Amino acid sequence: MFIFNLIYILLFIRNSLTEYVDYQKTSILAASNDSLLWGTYRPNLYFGTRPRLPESLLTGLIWFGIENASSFSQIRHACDQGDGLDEYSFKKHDGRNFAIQTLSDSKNNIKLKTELLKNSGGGHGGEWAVRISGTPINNNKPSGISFLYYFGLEGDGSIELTNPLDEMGLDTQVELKGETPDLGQFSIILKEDPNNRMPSNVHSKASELADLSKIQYWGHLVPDGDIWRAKELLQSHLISKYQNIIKNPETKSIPPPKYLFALKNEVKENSNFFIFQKMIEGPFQFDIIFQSNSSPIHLDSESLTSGLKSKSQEFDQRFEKTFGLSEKGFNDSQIYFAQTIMSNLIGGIGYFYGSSIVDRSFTDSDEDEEEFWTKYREADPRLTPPLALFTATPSRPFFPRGFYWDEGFHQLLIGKWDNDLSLDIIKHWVSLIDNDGWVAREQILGEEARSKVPEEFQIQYPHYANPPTLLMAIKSFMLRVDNLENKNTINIDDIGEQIFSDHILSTTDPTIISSRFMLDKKLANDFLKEIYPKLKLNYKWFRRTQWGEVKEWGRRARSREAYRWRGRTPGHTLTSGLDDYPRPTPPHPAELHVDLMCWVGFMARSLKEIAERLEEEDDADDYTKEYKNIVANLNDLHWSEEHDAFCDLSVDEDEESIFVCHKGYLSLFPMVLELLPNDSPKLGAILDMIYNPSELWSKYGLRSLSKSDRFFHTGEDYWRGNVWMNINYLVLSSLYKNYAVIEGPYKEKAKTIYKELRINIIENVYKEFERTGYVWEQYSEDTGVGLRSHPFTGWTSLVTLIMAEEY
Ligand code: 6A9
Repeated sequence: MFIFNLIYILLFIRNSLTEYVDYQKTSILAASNDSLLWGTYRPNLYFGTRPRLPESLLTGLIWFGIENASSFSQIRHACDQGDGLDEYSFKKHDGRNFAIQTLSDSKNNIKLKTELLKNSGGGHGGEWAVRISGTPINNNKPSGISFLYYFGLEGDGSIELTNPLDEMGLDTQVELKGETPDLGQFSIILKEDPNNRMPSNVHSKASELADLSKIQYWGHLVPDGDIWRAKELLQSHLISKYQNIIKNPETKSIPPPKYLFALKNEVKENSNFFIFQKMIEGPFQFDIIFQSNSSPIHLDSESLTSGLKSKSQEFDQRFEKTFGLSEKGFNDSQIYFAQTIMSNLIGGIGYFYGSSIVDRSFTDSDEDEEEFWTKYREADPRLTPPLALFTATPSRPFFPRGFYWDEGFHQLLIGKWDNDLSLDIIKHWVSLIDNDGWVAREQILGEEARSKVPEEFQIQYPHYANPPTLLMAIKSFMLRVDNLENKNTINIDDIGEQIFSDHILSTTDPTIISSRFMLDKKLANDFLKEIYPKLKLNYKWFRRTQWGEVKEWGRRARSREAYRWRGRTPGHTLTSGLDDYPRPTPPHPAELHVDLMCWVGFMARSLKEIAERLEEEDDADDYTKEYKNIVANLNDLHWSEEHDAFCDLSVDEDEESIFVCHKGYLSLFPMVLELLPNDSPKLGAILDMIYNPSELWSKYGLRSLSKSDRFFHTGEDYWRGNVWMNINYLVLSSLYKNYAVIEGPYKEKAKTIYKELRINIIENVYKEFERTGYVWEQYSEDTGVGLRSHPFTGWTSLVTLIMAEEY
């Protein structure tokens, strides 16, 4: 018996190795495609699924209360702060096979749970099942709920409802069958728990309208590109039904909402949109199972139950193995917090497809606002051909779309959790860098994404930049590869063990996939080779389009290296990412921006590291020269003795160069991007500024703008004082990796700051999470209170890495 097992194991390993080599041949990322085809890639919804395909099957959850007619307006679909949910967050999400989310909607008196399990295999992305359960929040209050789930197919293929149709409703299990070129043949089962309860009919007339012990249904033909409007489709269907009822002379009294707002129970010919509804009181549960005909093993309710249980334990183990928080002394509720914020970053990953709006008529002449708006009237915004982007998102309700510089931060955490998932996202972003080297800062792809953005913010301009943070993520990837090589922690025996410690549900065990690239330096280099040309173009684009005019050439500056963000208005430098941070005003074509200087320097240094790995010696030499010049000019041009700080530059009325100094995050870039040597007195000055309570130091993290700056907490007050997690992370990272560990005169100070800042951040974000149930876009430097968009589980999730001290 043992021998048989052994042979089987060996065969299995051999098969997976052959498979592994084949993958390399096709595409270096193909390996992850199967387990990444389906996912919760509609993060703007409370719950929905879709595959990573431009046009395919979209599914989603909708619910509303049925206690009175007005609760129909409390209909939930896309995440919206106005809905006032007390909480909605992924408690666990592994990014591939498993996710648990809880939601609490007290206005509708319901707590919901969505649990997802996937089973890859079969060549069409495998299968998934979701269990959605609900319980009343307050058992003494009525809790009637209309639960709805829909399936909408776009593009080629077909889908049909196979139950015998009954105009009073369908019995406890609904079945759909369909087929598309990418998904193959599939079946969908929607099944309600036998314990779901709907008290017997009270309204005699109404009971003729529908049998509420059954599942109500509606099938409709919806044009491609419109399925995302599911909620509006449903609303107009129900409103037209409502009007028919009240217009009908036989209607003596208006039936109660549970009849009034029940679907019509009809299916139009050629329907591609099917929605099902159950009216329920009290606790309930549904299983929705997507079965792929090509899958060797089918998911069902039993394997869902057992799979969820084992995946949940596996998640905990993997989380500890990855971040070691228990080992670091964090307690259960802190670990639960860290799991939640990471899971929400992963649950915020979406797949977007569609056109964006770009105006290529603009040149570099938008220097003052007046001119900007004149230009705006002459604008020539055009739709681009459709683009695809797989990306994490900063905030599900507010910004459910990709942002270039946010993404580099997201990938630091995602990459640590699942290397290959992260590379896949990075690759999507890199592919959006166009042949000029430009990539739009904000990716608003398609109508659904656009529906969340006011018109004046929809247009992207090809001369606008955004910090090149993706390189940070690529550097962490290279570091992971090196560390793994050195430590040689995973070997082929471990992999065999992992496969077999598992059960059938994880034929593509994520821990194996996440190490595919790291196991093989060649594969890692292939990846770098694939993305390098675009990264280089992006760098050249920065140098070409964002160059700055050096006034003091030959006197203060030793080369022409200097940079200026394009696309400024007097009040904003959106391109820098630090929107309203005080800058020279009014904008002047001769100004120079210290943060951009550092970013370009950081790019040069990072590209040099990549070029060296790829043995692109000439390129590496160029980057080295450019980097040196940038560092020299950074010190020669941007350092103000008077202010003891790095500052922006502009010119006065006589065109004389002047410093424009506003201490805050801007002053930190030379340190956080590690352009300063450890013994630089300028580093000492930055650390002093950081640790000074009347400058950047607050109990809740570093202030974005110094308390002593005259713009502190003024105007829009976005980046003018309150605490942001991305920059705090960079500070901690540069201290931990460099300034607090490598010998130098400021090492002890750096260490103190590191330790105290880390604790302050963790404690406050955790405290606010406990108090409010959310993580926030920013935190008050004064009270620590979470501010602005929430949940904001983009870069605020970096707290997980801060806890783990993974930088
Ligand atoms: C405007 C308003 C519903 C602003 O996290 C994304 C970005 C950051 O990259 C940037 O650094 N956030 C920060 O300053 C949010 C940007 C949102 C822009 C959308 C439309 C819609 O209101």
